[in-house]
Amino acid sequence: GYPARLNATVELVDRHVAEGRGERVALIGPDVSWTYVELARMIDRMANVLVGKLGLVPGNRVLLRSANNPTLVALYMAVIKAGGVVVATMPLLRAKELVKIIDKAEIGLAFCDASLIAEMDKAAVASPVLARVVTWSGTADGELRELIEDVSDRFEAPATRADDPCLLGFTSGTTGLPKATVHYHRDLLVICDGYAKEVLRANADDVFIGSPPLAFTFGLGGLVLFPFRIGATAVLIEKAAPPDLAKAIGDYRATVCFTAPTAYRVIAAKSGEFDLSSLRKCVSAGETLPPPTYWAWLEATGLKLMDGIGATEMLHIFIAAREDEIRPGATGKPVPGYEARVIDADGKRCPTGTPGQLAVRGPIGCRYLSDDRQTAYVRNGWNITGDTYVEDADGYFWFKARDDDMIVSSGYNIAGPEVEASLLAHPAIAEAGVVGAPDADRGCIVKAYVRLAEGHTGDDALVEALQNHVKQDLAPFKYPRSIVFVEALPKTESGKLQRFALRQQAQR
Ligand code: 3SK
Repeated sequence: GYPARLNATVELVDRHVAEGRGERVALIGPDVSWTYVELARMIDRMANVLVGKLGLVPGNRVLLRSANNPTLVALYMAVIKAGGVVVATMPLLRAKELVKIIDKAEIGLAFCDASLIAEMDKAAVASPVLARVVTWSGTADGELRELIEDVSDRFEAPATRADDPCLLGFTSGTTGLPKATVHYHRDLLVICDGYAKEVLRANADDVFIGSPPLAFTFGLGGLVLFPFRIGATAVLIEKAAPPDLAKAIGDYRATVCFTAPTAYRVIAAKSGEFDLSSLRKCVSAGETLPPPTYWAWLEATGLKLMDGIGATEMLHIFIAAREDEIRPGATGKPVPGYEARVIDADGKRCPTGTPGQLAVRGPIGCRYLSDDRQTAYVRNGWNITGDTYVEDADGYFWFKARDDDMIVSSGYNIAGPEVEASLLAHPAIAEAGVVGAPDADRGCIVKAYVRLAEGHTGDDALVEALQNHVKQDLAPFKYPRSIVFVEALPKTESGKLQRFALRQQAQR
């Protein structure tokens, strides 16, 4: 249990200073390296600006807009220390999307990296509730830098409670109407003391790196909270496309990596070009991990990729496996503290081996900010994540599809990701996205969009070879009747394949 009075920043940063670990390196960015003492002092200055100059009172929501960098992290922790509620946004959001977030969360104050100000300014015009936007640039420039110059580097945190909100995690939903998930100070520690301690098992000498934006709670946990909880080092890189990430791993001698399966696959294919020898733990989430990617990474690095499934609603990963318990192709077992089961449409537990909806409960559950969709997500105390899973006799959970990724063709239920994994096992395929396309005879057919690996040509012979490959690999009714060769697949900023965009294309 945690004490009733709790401040997540005090626990994650100040505690190291108080307990004599202040000289350890906390945060590294392109132009800066801060020890825990330096980070704590920076956070306190920012908290003084928030409260003393910008009038923040506990409970106020503050929007942060930036690529991953040390200033973003310090601001994030400062808002929390001051009792505010962080609303971090994906850097590529447009004004229209920012407005929905600002209005929903009733945000009066925002901080924006100067390079991203154009859309922020447009959003501010459209959202009168947003009273103030403060800009910064790198770690040494901008309005924020001027504001912190003359303030004290000591700040006393207000008496926040363990169950006071400290962050709103936005999730886009399928309708375009974003949902805000409320998380407490306590929750930030729960994911460190659950998943990170029990499953990841990193240590204070580890150097964490990865690609997910901090606005995606996968990135917040893996790149900030997990290293800070144990006094380890976080490396924040703004450019996190696979080649940049792979190069940064070598440059910073990173040991723990958090990214999506696609990035592992791309890096594995070119592993000879990079120095990945410092890595010792690699976590894959955000998308299901196709077995061919697991094997490619093992071959390239000798490391077992640690798959996991999480959700913004639950803050982080709730099913995963320790390295010594991995079964390639299975996501794993419930993280200690969580229970999971597969249920049918009536909410009854499915027998092992039978697909159904994944239901989870544990120390963190979904709390949407005033949203009718709450009752669809939480039923009888169980969080219904929207994924189809199978539980095996040993208690391992095997992903089948997102509920909306199931393709029903001639009465067969076909999981798009399963066909993708099969295609990825073919040497000609670098990336694949599989969706249903309308068909007069079958209702729907399986349609694959594929990006070819270097040196391959998309012609009729390859289409036939790929179809035969899938027929040999899976039940033949699952083979893609249509295959389209593309230069790139649509992705979200966090690297997830946007199957809905492919579904829209497939309707045409
Ligand atoms: O699996 C995911 O998509 C996820 C979402 C939020 C936080 C963490 C994870 C892994």
